[in-house]
Amino acid sequence: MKLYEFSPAPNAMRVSIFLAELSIEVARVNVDIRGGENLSQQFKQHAPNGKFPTLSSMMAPQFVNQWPCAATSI
Ligand SMILES: N[C@@H](CCC(=O)N[C@@H](CS)C(=O)NCC(=O)O)C(=O)O
Repeated sequence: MKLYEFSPAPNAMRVSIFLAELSIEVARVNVDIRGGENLSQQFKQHAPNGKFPTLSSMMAPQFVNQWPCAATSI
């Protein structure tokens, strides 16, 4: 599983804290929001609305992609 984040953003921090509390380790990809990376077609394959944090899973990408910001509703 990968977490796409912009580490200074509060929403990304909330997900990081949640994962740390559960001792869940995930690969992390920093998204350059200032450079507009979140609006690229490549990023939108993971999060169609261009927002983050986003969890992406190679096991079930269709499932995760339906709720690109689900991790932020914690
Ligand atoms: N529904 C999400 C919203 C996530 C969100 O707005 N993330 C911001 C960064 S904290 C974002 O992706 N901004 C980029 C943009 O809106 O273009 C939540 O509740 O956390």
